Amino acid sequence: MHPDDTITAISTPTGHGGIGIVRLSGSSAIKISDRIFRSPHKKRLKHTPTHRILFGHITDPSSGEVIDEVLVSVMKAPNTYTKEDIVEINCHGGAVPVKRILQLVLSSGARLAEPGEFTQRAFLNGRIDLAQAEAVLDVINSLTVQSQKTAVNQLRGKLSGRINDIRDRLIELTAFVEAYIDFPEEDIEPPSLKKMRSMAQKIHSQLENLIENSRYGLILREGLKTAIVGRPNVGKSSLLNALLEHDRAIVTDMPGTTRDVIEEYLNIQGIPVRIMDTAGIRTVKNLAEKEGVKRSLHTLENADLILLVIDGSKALHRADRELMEKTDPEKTIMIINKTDLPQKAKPARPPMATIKISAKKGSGLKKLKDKIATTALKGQTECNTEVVTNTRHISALEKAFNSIHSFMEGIKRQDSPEFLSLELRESLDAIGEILGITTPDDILNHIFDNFCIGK
Ligand SMILES: Nc1nc2c(ncn2[C@@H]2O[C@H](COP(=O)(O)OP(=O)(O)OP(=O)(O)O)[C@@H](O)[C@H]2O)c(=O)[nH]1
Ligand SMILES: [Mg+2]
Repeated sequence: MHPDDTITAISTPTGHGGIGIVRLSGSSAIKISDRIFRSPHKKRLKHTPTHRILFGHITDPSSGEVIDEVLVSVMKAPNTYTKEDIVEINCHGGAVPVKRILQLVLSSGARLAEPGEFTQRAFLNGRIDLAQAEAVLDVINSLTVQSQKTAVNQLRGKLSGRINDIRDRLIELTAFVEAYIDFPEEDIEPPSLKKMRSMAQKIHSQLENLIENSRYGLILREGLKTAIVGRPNVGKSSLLNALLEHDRAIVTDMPGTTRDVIEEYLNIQGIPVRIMDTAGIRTVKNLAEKEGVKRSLHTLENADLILLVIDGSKALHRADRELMEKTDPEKTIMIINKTDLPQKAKPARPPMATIKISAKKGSGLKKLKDKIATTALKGQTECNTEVVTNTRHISALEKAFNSIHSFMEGIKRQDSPEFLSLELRESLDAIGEILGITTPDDILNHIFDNFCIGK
Protein backbone atom coordinates (compact mmCIF):
# COMPACT_ATOMS: atom_id res chain seq x y z
CA MET A 1 0.00 0.00 0.00
CA HIS A 2 1.12 3.57 -0.69
CA PRO A 3 -1.18 5.55 1.57
CA ASP A 4 0.13 8.79 0.13
CA ASP A 5 -0.59 8.27 -3.53
CA THR A 6 -3.82 9.34 -5.15
CA ILE A 7 -5.69 6.80 -7.23
CA THR A 8 -8.15 7.36 -10.03
CA ALA A 9 -10.43 5.36 -12.30
CA ILE A 10 -13.55 5.56 -14.42
CA SER A 11 -16.32 4.37 -12.08
CA THR A 12 -19.15 4.09 -14.59
CA PRO A 13 -19.50 1.31 -17.19
CA THR A 14 -17.89 1.85 -20.58
CA GLY A 15 -20.17 2.83 -23.45
CA HIS A 16 -22.85 5.46 -23.85
CA GLY A 17 -24.73 6.78 -20.84
CA GLY A 18 -26.27 9.88 -19.29
CA ILE A 19 -23.20 10.59 -17.22
CA GLY A 20 -19.74 9.19 -16.76
CA ILE A 21 -17.78 9.48 -13.53
CA VAL A 22 -14.04 9.77 -13.03
CA ARG A 23 -13.23 9.27 -9.38
CA LEU A 24 -10.13 10.22 -7.41
CA SER A 25 -9.15 9.23 -3.88
CA GLY A 26 -6.12 10.24 -1.85
CA SER A 27 -4.39 13.16 -0.22
CA SER A 28 -3.80 14.97 -3.54
CA ALA A 29 -7.24 14.30 -5.04
CA ILE A 30 -8.37 17.91 -4.60
CA LYS A 31 -5.05 19.47 -5.63
CA ILE A 32 -4.91 17.37 -8.82
CA SER A 33 -8.52 18.19 -9.71
CA ASP A 34 -7.92 21.91 -9.18
CA ARG A 35 -5.21 21.76 -11.88
CA ILE A 36 -7.75 20.83 -14.54
CA PHE A 37 -11.03 22.28 -13.23
CA ARG A 38 -12.20 25.80 -14.13
CA SER A 39 -15.31 27.26 -12.54
CA PRO A 40 -17.08 30.30 -14.09
CA HIS A 41 -16.70 32.17 -10.78
CA LYS A 42 -13.08 31.11 -10.34
CA LYS A 43 -13.98 28.89 -7.39
CA ARG A 44 -11.26 26.51 -6.24
CA LEU A 45 -12.11 23.00 -5.08
CA LYS A 46 -9.70 23.31 -2.18
CA HIS A 47 -11.70 26.23 -0.78
CA THR A 48 -15.03 24.46 -1.25
CA PRO A 49 -16.68 23.10 1.90
CA THR A 50 -16.88 19.31 2.00
CA HIS A 51 -19.72 17.42 0.31
CA ARG A 52 -20.49 20.17 -2.21
CA ILE A 53 -20.92 20.03 -5.97
CA LEU A 54 -19.42 22.66 -8.28
CA PHE A 55 -20.28 23.38 -11.89
CA GLY A 56 -17.50 24.10 -14.34
CA HIS A 57 -15.25 22.78 -17.12
CA ILE A 58 -12.41 20.32 -17.31
CA THR A 59 -9.69 22.10 -19.23
CA ASP A 60 -6.35 20.86 -20.50
CA PRO A 61 -3.95 23.20 -18.66
CA SER A 62 -1.25 22.88 -21.33
CA SER A 63 -3.44 23.94 -24.27
CA GLY A 64 -6.40 25.61 -22.60
CA GLU A 65 -8.76 23.30 -24.50
CA VAL A 66 -12.12 22.69 -22.79
CA ILE A 67 -12.64 18.93 -22.64
CA ASP A 68 -16.16 18.82 -21.19
CA GLU A 69 -18.75 20.58 -19.06
CA VAL A 70 -18.86 18.91 -15.66
CA LEU A 71 -20.18 18.77 -12.12
CA VAL A 72 -17.50 18.03 -9.56
CA SER A 73 -18.26 16.61 -6.12
CA VAL A 74 -15.78 17.34 -3.36
CA MET A 75 -15.78 15.04 -0.33
CA LYS A 76 -13.11 15.70 2.23
CA ALA A 77 -11.68 13.07 4.60
CA PRO A 78 -12.68 11.39 6.80
CA ASN A 79 -16.40 11.03 6.05
CA THR A 80 -15.98 9.50 2.61
CA TYR A 81 -16.09 6.06 0.97
CA THR A 82 -12.34 5.52 1.46
CA LYS A 83 -11.88 7.83 4.48
CA GLU A 84 -9.57 9.84 2.19
CA ASP A 85 -10.30 12.98 0.17
CA ILE A 86 -12.50 12.01 -2.77
CA VAL A 87 -13.35 13.96 -5.91
CA GLU A 88 -15.88 12.73 -8.43
CA ILE A 89 -15.97 14.36 -11.84
CA ASN A 90 -19.36 13.90 -13.49
CA CYS A 91 -19.04 14.45 -17.23
CA HIS A 92 -21.06 13.43 -20.28
CA GLY A 93 -21.32 9.66 -20.44
CA GLY A 94 -19.53 8.83 -23.67
CA ALA A 95 -16.37 6.77 -23.88
CA VAL A 96 -14.30 9.66 -25.29
CA PRO A 97 -14.96 12.45 -22.73
CA VAL A 98 -14.56 10.04 -19.82
CA LYS A 99 -11.29 8.64 -21.15
CA ARG A 100 -9.85 12.07 -21.99
CA ILE A 101 -10.62 13.32 -18.49
CA LEU A 102 -9.04 10.20 -16.98
CA GLN A 103 -5.92 10.84 -19.09
CA LEU A 104 -5.73 14.42 -17.82
CA VAL A 105 -6.13 13.31 -14.22
CA LEU A 106 -3.36 10.75 -14.72
CA SER A 107 -1.00 13.24 -16.29
CA SER A 108 -1.76 15.68 -13.46
CA GLY A 109 -0.40 13.32 -10.80
CA ALA A 110 -2.80 10.50 -10.02
CA ARG A 111 -2.17 6.78 -10.50
CA LEU A 112 -4.61 4.37 -12.15
CA ALA A 113 -6.45 2.38 -9.47
CA GLU A 114 -6.26 -1.41 -9.27
CA PRO A 115 -9.55 -3.36 -9.34
CA GLY A 116 -11.40 -2.82 -6.06
CA GLU A 117 -8.76 -0.44 -4.74
CA PHE A 118 -11.23 2.20 -3.54
CA THR A 119 -13.04 -0.43 -1.47
CA GLN A 120 -9.72 -1.89 -0.36
CA ARG A 121 -8.77 1.53 0.98
CA ALA A 122 -12.09 1.74 2.81
CA PHE A 123 -11.15 -1.58 4.42
CA LEU A 124 -7.49 -0.74 5.14
CA ASN A 125 -8.47 2.65 6.56
CA GLY A 126 -10.89 0.89 8.92
CA ARG A 127 -14.20 2.22 7.65
CA ILE A 128 -15.53 -1.25 6.89
CA ASP A 129 -14.41 -4.78 7.71
CA LEU A 130 -13.67 -7.45 5.13
CA ALA A 131 -17.14 -9.02 5.20
CA GLN A 132 -18.62 -5.57 4.51
CA ALA A 133 -16.14 -4.98 1.68
CA GLU A 134 -17.15 -8.28 0.10
CA ALA A 135 -20.79 -7.25 0.42
CA VAL A 136 -20.12 -4.27 -1.88
CA LEU A 137 -19.47 -6.67 -4.74
CA ASP A 138 -22.46 -8.79 -3.73
CA VAL A 139 -24.75 -5.76 -3.92
CA ILE A 140 -23.47 -5.04 -7.43
CA ASN A 141 -23.78 -8.67 -8.54
CA SER A 142 -27.03 -9.54 -6.77
CA LEU A 143 -29.37 -11.73 -8.78
CA THR A 144 -32.73 -10.91 -7.22
CA VAL A 145 -34.23 -8.37 -4.80
CA GLN A 146 -33.92 -10.98 -2.05
CA SER A 147 -30.18 -11.47 -2.75
CA GLN A 148 -29.70 -7.73 -2.86
CA LYS A 149 -31.42 -7.21 0.50
CA THR A 150 -29.13 -9.82 2.03
CA ALA A 151 -26.05 -8.15 0.55
CA VAL A 152 -27.14 -4.73 1.84
CA ASN A 153 -27.65 -6.17 5.32
CA GLN A 154 -24.13 -7.54 5.16
CA LEU A 155 -22.82 -4.21 3.92
CA ARG A 156 -24.51 -2.45 6.83
CA GLY A 157 -22.61 -4.74 9.19
CA LYS A 158 -25.41 -7.03 10.36
CA LEU A 159 -23.40 -10.19 9.69
CA SER A 160 -20.23 -8.61 11.09
CA GLY A 161 -22.18 -7.77 14.26
CA ARG A 162 -23.04 -11.41 14.79
CA ILE A 163 -19.49 -12.53 13.98
CA ASN A 164 -18.06 -9.92 16.36
CA ASP A 165 -20.38 -11.13 19.06
CA ILE A 166 -19.03 -14.68 18.68
CA ARG A 167 -15.50 -13.30 18.61
CA ASP A 168 -16.05 -11.38 21.89
CA ARG A 169 -17.34 -14.53 23.57
CA LEU A 170 -14.33 -16.47 22.28
CA ILE A 171 -11.92 -13.84 23.59
CA GLU A 172 -13.61 -13.95 26.98
CA LEU A 173 -13.43 -17.75 27.09
CA THR A 174 -9.78 -17.77 25.95
CA ALA A 175 -8.83 -15.30 28.69
CA PHE A 176 -10.65 -17.44 31.24
CA VAL A 177 -8.82 -20.61 30.12
CA GLU A 178 -5.43 -18.96 29.79
CA ALA A 179 -5.63 -17.65 33.35
CA TYR A 180 -4.98 -21.28 34.38
CA ILE A 181 -1.82 -21.66 32.29
CA ASP A 182 0.29 -19.99 35.00
CA PHE A 183 -0.68 -22.64 37.56
CA PRO A 184 0.32 -25.91 35.88
CA GLU A 185 0.38 -27.90 39.09
CA GLU A 186 -3.27 -27.19 39.85
CA ASP A 187 -6.19 -28.86 38.09
CA ILE A 188 -9.02 -26.68 36.81
CA GLU A 189 -11.74 -26.96 39.48
CA PRO A 190 -15.16 -28.40 38.52
CA PRO A 191 -17.10 -25.10 38.76
CA SER A 192 -14.66 -23.47 36.34
CA LEU A 193 -14.87 -26.44 33.97
CA LYS A 194 -18.64 -26.11 34.07
CA LYS A 195 -18.42 -22.42 33.27
CA MET A 196 -16.05 -23.08 30.35
CA ARG A 197 -18.38 -25.73 29.02
CA SER A 198 -21.40 -23.46 29.11
CA MET A 199 -19.52 -20.57 27.50
CA ALA A 200 -18.30 -22.90 24.75
CA GLN A 201 -21.76 -24.34 24.27
CA LYS A 202 -23.17 -20.88 23.49
CA ILE A 203 -20.47 -20.25 20.88
CA HIS A 204 -20.98 -23.73 19.48
CA SER A 205 -24.69 -23.21 18.92
CA GLN A 206 -24.26 -19.70 17.47
CA LEU A 207 -21.79 -21.10 14.94
CA GLU A 208 -24.01 -24.07 14.21
CA ASN A 209 -26.94 -21.79 13.53
CA LEU A 210 -24.96 -19.61 11.10
CA ILE A 211 -23.63 -22.68 9.25
CA GLU A 212 -27.07 -24.29 9.00
CA ASN A 213 -28.65 -21.20 7.46
CA SER A 214 -25.78 -20.67 5.05
CA ARG A 215 -27.20 -23.25 2.65
CA TYR A 216 -29.97 -20.78 1.88
CA GLY A 217 -27.49 -17.88 1.89
CA LEU A 218 -25.39 -19.55 -0.78
CA ILE A 219 -28.49 -19.99 -2.91
CA LEU A 220 -29.28 -16.28 -2.59
CA ARG A 221 -25.79 -15.29 -3.68
CA GLU A 222 -25.05 -17.91 -6.33
CA GLY A 223 -28.46 -19.21 -7.35
CA LEU A 224 -30.13 -22.58 -6.77
CA LYS A 225 -28.41 -24.95 -9.21
CA THR A 226 -31.33 -26.76 -10.75
CA ALA A 227 -30.90 -29.51 -13.34
CA ILE A 228 -33.70 -30.67 -15.62
CA VAL A 229 -32.93 -34.32 -16.38
CA GLY A 230 -34.71 -37.29 -17.89
CA ARG A 231 -34.86 -39.61 -20.88
CA PRO A 232 -34.85 -38.12 -24.38
CA ASN A 233 -38.06 -36.57 -25.67
CA VAL A 234 -39.88 -36.39 -22.31
CA GLY A 235 -40.18 -32.58 -22.61
CA LYS A 236 -37.19 -31.21 -20.67
CA SER A 237 -36.51 -28.36 -23.09
CA SER A 238 -40.24 -27.66 -23.32
CA LEU A 239 -40.26 -27.33 -19.51
CA LEU A 240 -37.32 -24.91 -19.60
CA ASN A 241 -39.09 -22.78 -22.20
CA ALA A 242 -42.36 -22.87 -20.24
CA LEU A 243 -40.63 -21.72 -17.04
CA LEU A 244 -38.76 -18.96 -18.88
CA GLU A 245 -41.88 -18.02 -20.82
CA HIS A 246 -39.93 -17.85 -24.06
CA ASP A 247 -38.52 -20.31 -26.57
CA ARG A 248 -34.95 -20.52 -25.36
CA ALA A 249 -34.18 -24.16 -26.18
CA ILE A 250 -34.88 -26.05 -29.40
CA VAL A 251 -37.81 -28.44 -29.08
CA THR A 252 -38.51 -31.18 -31.62
CA ASP A 253 -40.18 -34.58 -31.58
CA MET A 254 -36.80 -36.20 -32.33
CA PRO A 255 -35.16 -37.81 -29.31
CA GLY A 256 -31.67 -36.41 -28.77
CA THR A 257 -32.45 -32.79 -29.73
CA THR A 258 -30.55 -31.16 -26.86
CA ARG A 259 -26.82 -31.91 -26.83
CA ASP A 260 -25.28 -29.28 -24.62
CA VAL A 261 -26.26 -27.96 -21.20
CA ILE A 262 -28.36 -24.80 -21.57
CA GLU A 263 -28.24 -22.49 -18.58
CA GLU A 264 -30.58 -19.61 -17.69
CA TYR A 265 -31.60 -17.61 -14.63
CA LEU A 266 -35.12 -17.55 -13.26
CA ASN A 267 -36.51 -15.54 -10.37
CA ILE A 268 -38.86 -17.70 -8.33
CA GLN A 269 -40.34 -15.81 -5.37
CA GLY A 270 -37.11 -13.85 -4.94
CA ILE A 271 -34.93 -16.93 -5.13
CA PRO A 272 -32.43 -16.88 -7.98
CA VAL A 273 -32.69 -20.20 -9.77
CA ARG A 274 -29.91 -21.25 -12.13
CA ILE A 275 -31.81 -23.64 -14.31
CA MET A 276 -30.03 -26.08 -16.62
CA ASP A 277 -31.63 -28.04 -19.42
CA THR A 278 -29.63 -31.15 -20.28
CA ALA A 279 -29.39 -33.78 -23.01
CA GLY A 280 -31.70 -36.77 -22.60
CA ILE A 281 -29.96 -39.60 -20.76
CA ARG A 282 -29.69 -42.85 -22.76
CA THR A 283 -27.10 -45.26 -24.13
CA VAL A 284 -25.81 -43.87 -27.43
CA LYS A 285 -23.06 -44.48 -29.96
CA ASN A 286 -22.96 -41.07 -31.64
CA LEU A 287 -19.97 -39.18 -30.22
CA ALA A 288 -21.64 -35.78 -29.84
CA GLU A 289 -24.64 -37.28 -28.11
CA LYS A 290 -22.37 -39.38 -25.90
CA GLU A 291 -20.61 -36.22 -24.73
CA GLY A 292 -24.05 -34.64 -24.15
CA VAL A 293 -25.08 -37.52 -21.89
CA LYS A 294 -21.80 -37.25 -20.00
CA ARG A 295 -22.48 -33.57 -19.38
CA SER A 296 -26.04 -34.33 -18.25
CA LEU A 297 -24.76 -36.79 -15.65
CA HIS A 298 -22.16 -34.28 -14.46
CA THR A 299 -24.82 -31.56 -14.13
CA LEU A 300 -27.09 -33.96 -12.28
CA GLU A 301 -24.36 -34.82 -9.77
CA ASN A 302 -23.57 -31.18 -9.02
CA ALA A 303 -27.11 -29.84 -8.78
CA ASP A 304 -28.77 -28.52 -5.61
CA LEU A 305 -32.13 -29.50 -7.03
CA ILE A 306 -33.05 -32.05 -9.70
CA LEU A 307 -36.19 -31.84 -11.79
CA LEU A 308 -36.55 -35.41 -13.02
CA VAL A 309 -38.94 -35.36 -15.96
CA ILE A 310 -40.85 -38.40 -17.18
CA ASP A 311 -43.36 -38.68 -20.01
CA GLY A 312 -46.76 -39.45 -18.47
CA SER A 313 -48.20 -40.55 -21.81
CA LYS A 314 -45.79 -43.48 -22.05
CA ALA A 315 -45.38 -46.51 -19.83
CA LEU A 316 -42.56 -46.11 -17.35
CA HIS A 317 -39.25 -47.10 -18.95
CA ARG A 318 -36.43 -49.01 -17.26
CA ALA A 319 -34.25 -45.93 -17.81
CA ASP A 320 -36.80 -43.77 -15.90
CA ARG A 321 -36.55 -46.17 -12.95
CA GLU A 322 -32.76 -46.12 -13.10
CA LEU A 323 -32.78 -42.33 -12.94
CA MET A 324 -35.20 -42.42 -10.00
CA GLU A 325 -32.75 -44.64 -8.16
CA LYS A 326 -29.81 -42.48 -9.09
CA THR A 327 -31.22 -39.22 -7.71
CA ASP A 328 -31.36 -38.26 -4.04
CA PRO A 329 -35.10 -38.07 -3.17
CA GLU A 330 -34.38 -35.22 -0.73
CA LYS A 331 -33.32 -32.96 -3.57
CA THR A 332 -35.42 -34.27 -6.43
CA ILE A 333 -38.83 -33.30 -7.70
CA MET A 334 -40.31 -35.84 -10.09
CA ILE A 335 -42.24 -34.18 -12.87
CA ILE A 336 -44.81 -36.18 -14.78
CA ASN A 337 -45.13 -34.25 -18.05
CA LYS A 338 -47.60 -34.37 -20.94
CA THR A 339 -50.71 -34.65 -18.73
CA ASP A 340 -52.72 -33.24 -21.64
CA LEU A 341 -52.36 -36.69 -23.28
CA PRO A 342 -53.89 -39.98 -22.06
CA GLN A 343 -51.77 -41.17 -19.14
CA LYS A 344 -49.86 -44.45 -19.02
CA ALA A 345 -46.92 -43.95 -16.66
CA LYS A 346 -47.80 -45.02 -13.14
CA PRO A 347 -44.74 -44.70 -10.93
CA ALA A 348 -45.44 -46.79 -7.84
CA ARG A 349 -44.96 -44.56 -4.77
CA PRO A 350 -41.93 -42.59 -5.81
CA PRO A 351 -39.79 -41.61 -2.81
CA MET A 352 -39.59 -37.98 -3.96
CA ALA A 353 -42.12 -35.17 -4.33
CA THR A 354 -44.15 -35.53 -7.53
CA ILE A 355 -45.84 -32.87 -9.62
CA LYS A 356 -47.95 -33.30 -12.73
CA ILE A 357 -47.60 -30.75 -15.50
CA SER A 358 -48.14 -30.14 -19.15
CA ALA A 359 -45.20 -28.14 -20.47
CA LYS A 360 -47.11 -27.70 -23.70
CA LYS A 361 -50.28 -26.26 -22.12
CA GLY A 362 -48.50 -24.60 -19.21
CA SER A 363 -50.55 -26.37 -16.55
CA GLY A 364 -49.06 -27.30 -13.16
CA LEU A 365 -46.24 -24.76 -13.47
CA LYS A 366 -47.43 -22.60 -10.58
CA LYS A 367 -47.42 -25.64 -8.29
CA LEU A 368 -43.97 -26.57 -9.54
CA LYS A 369 -42.60 -23.07 -8.83
CA ASP A 370 -44.05 -23.18 -5.30
CA LYS A 371 -42.41 -26.53 -4.76
CA ILE A 372 -39.04 -25.25 -6.03
CA ALA A 373 -39.29 -22.29 -3.64
CA THR A 374 -40.15 -24.42 -0.59
CA THR A 375 -37.29 -26.79 -1.40
CA ALA A 376 -34.87 -23.86 -1.58
CA LEU A 377 -36.27 -22.30 1.59
CA LYS A 378 -36.11 -25.57 3.52
CA GLY A 379 -35.87 -24.80 7.22
CA GLN A 380 -35.90 -21.07 6.58
CA THR A 381 -38.39 -18.49 7.58
CA GLU A 382 -39.35 -16.75 4.40
CA CYS A 383 -37.12 -13.82 3.40
CA ASN A 384 -34.40 -14.42 5.96
CA THR A 385 -31.94 -11.84 4.70
CA GLU A 386 -29.45 -12.08 7.55
CA VAL A 387 -27.58 -15.16 6.46
CA VAL A 388 -24.04 -16.09 5.52
CA THR A 389 -23.85 -16.17 1.74
CA ASN A 390 -20.17 -16.56 1.01
CA THR A 391 -18.23 -19.85 0.74
CA ARG A 392 -15.15 -18.22 2.25
CA HIS A 393 -17.15 -17.26 5.34
CA ILE A 394 -18.77 -20.67 5.54
CA SER A 395 -15.46 -22.52 5.53
CA ALA A 396 -14.07 -20.16 8.18
CA LEU A 397 -17.17 -20.76 10.33
CA GLU A 398 -16.74 -24.52 9.89
CA LYS A 399 -13.10 -24.26 10.97
CA ALA A 400 -14.13 -22.27 14.04
CA PHE A 401 -16.92 -24.75 14.76
CA ASN A 402 -14.57 -27.75 14.57
CA SER A 403 -12.07 -26.11 16.92
CA ILE A 404 -14.77 -25.28 19.47
CA HIS A 405 -15.98 -28.84 19.18
CA SER A 406 -12.44 -30.15 19.89
CA PHE A 407 -12.21 -27.73 22.81
CA MET A 408 -15.36 -29.22 24.33
CA GLU A 409 -13.99 -32.73 23.83
CA GLY A 410 -10.78 -31.54 25.48
CA ILE A 411 -12.69 -30.33 28.54
CA LYS A 412 -14.25 -33.78 28.85
CA ARG A 413 -10.77 -35.34 28.74
CA GLN A 414 -9.53 -32.70 31.20
CA ASP A 415 -6.75 -31.65 28.82
CA SER A 416 -4.21 -29.12 30.03
CA PRO A 417 -5.15 -25.42 29.73
CA GLU A 418 -2.31 -24.90 27.21
CA PHE A 419 -3.84 -27.47 24.97
CA LEU A 420 -7.36 -26.12 25.41
CA SER A 421 -6.27 -22.59 24.64
CA LEU A 422 -4.70 -23.73 21.35
CA GLU A 423 -8.09 -24.88 20.11
CA LEU A 424 -9.63 -21.57 21.11
CA ARG A 425 -6.87 -19.62 19.37
CA GLU A 426 -7.56 -21.57 16.17
CA SER A 427 -11.23 -20.81 16.45
CA LEU A 428 -10.44 -17.11 16.98
CA ASP A 429 -8.16 -17.02 13.95
CA ALA A 430 -10.84 -18.58 11.78
CA ILE A 431 -13.43 -16.02 12.93
CA GLY A 432 -10.92 -13.22 12.40
CA GLU A 433 -10.48 -14.31 8.78
CA ILE A 434 -14.10 -13.38 8.05
CA LEU A 435 -13.65 -9.85 9.35
CA GLY A 436 -10.21 -9.36 7.80
CA ILE A 437 -8.32 -9.37 11.11
CA THR A 438 -6.29 -12.52 10.48
CA THR A 439 -6.79 -12.90 6.73
CA PRO A 440 -3.60 -13.79 4.81
CA ASP A 441 -2.50 -11.18 2.23
CA ASP A 442 -2.92 -13.46 -0.80
CA ILE A 443 -6.56 -14.06 0.10
CA LEU A 444 -7.11 -10.34 0.62
CA ASN A 445 -5.63 -9.57 -2.78
CA HIS A 446 -7.69 -12.27 -4.40
CA ILE A 447 -10.90 -10.81 -2.93
CA PHE A 448 -10.27 -7.31 -4.30
CA ASP A 449 -9.05 -8.63 -7.66
CA ASN A 450 -12.62 -9.74 -8.34
CA PHE A 451 -13.92 -6.17 -8.17
CA CYS A 452 -14.22 -3.91 -11.17
CA ILE A 453 -11.83 -1.00 -11.59
CA GLY A 454 -13.34 2.14 -10.10
CA LYS A 455 -15.11 0.43 -7.18
N1 LIG B 1 -48.55 -33.29 -25.74
C1 LIG B 1 -47.47 -32.81 -25.18
N2 LIG B 1 -46.31 -32.82 -25.84
C2 LIG B 1 -45.23 -32.31 -25.24
C3 LIG B 1 -45.27 -31.77 -23.92
N3 LIG B 1 -44.03 -31.36 -23.59
C4 LIG B 1 -43.23 -31.62 -24.66
N4 LIG B 1 -43.95 -32.21 -25.65
C5 LIG B 1 -43.45 -32.63 -26.96
O1 LIG B 1 -42.48 -33.65 -26.77
C6 LIG B 1 -41.46 -33.57 -27.77
C7 LIG B 1 -40.09 -33.50 -27.12
O2 LIG B 1 -39.98 -32.28 -26.40
P1 LIG B 1 -38.59 -31.68 -25.95
O3 LIG B 1 -38.89 -30.56 -25.04
O4 LIG B 1 -37.72 -31.43 -27.11
O5 LIG B 1 -38.03 -32.94 -25.15
P2 LIG B 1 -36.59 -33.11 -24.48
O6 LIG B 1 -36.80 -33.90 -23.24
O7 LIG B 1 -35.91 -31.80 -24.32
O8 LIG B 1 -35.85 -34.01 -25.54
P3 LIG B 1 -34.28 -34.20 -25.79
O9 LIG B 1 -33.63 -32.86 -25.84
O10 LIG B 1 -34.21 -34.90 -27.09
O11 LIG B 1 -33.77 -35.04 -24.67
C8 LIG B 1 -41.80 -32.34 -28.61
O12 LIG B 1 -42.49 -32.76 -29.76
C9 LIG B 1 -42.72 -31.55 -27.69
O13 LIG B 1 -43.62 -30.72 -28.40
C10 LIG B 1 -46.54 -31.76 -23.26
O14 LIG B 1 -46.70 -31.30 -22.12
N5 LIG B 1 -47.58 -32.30 -23.92
MG1 LIG C 1 -34.19 -31.10 -25.08
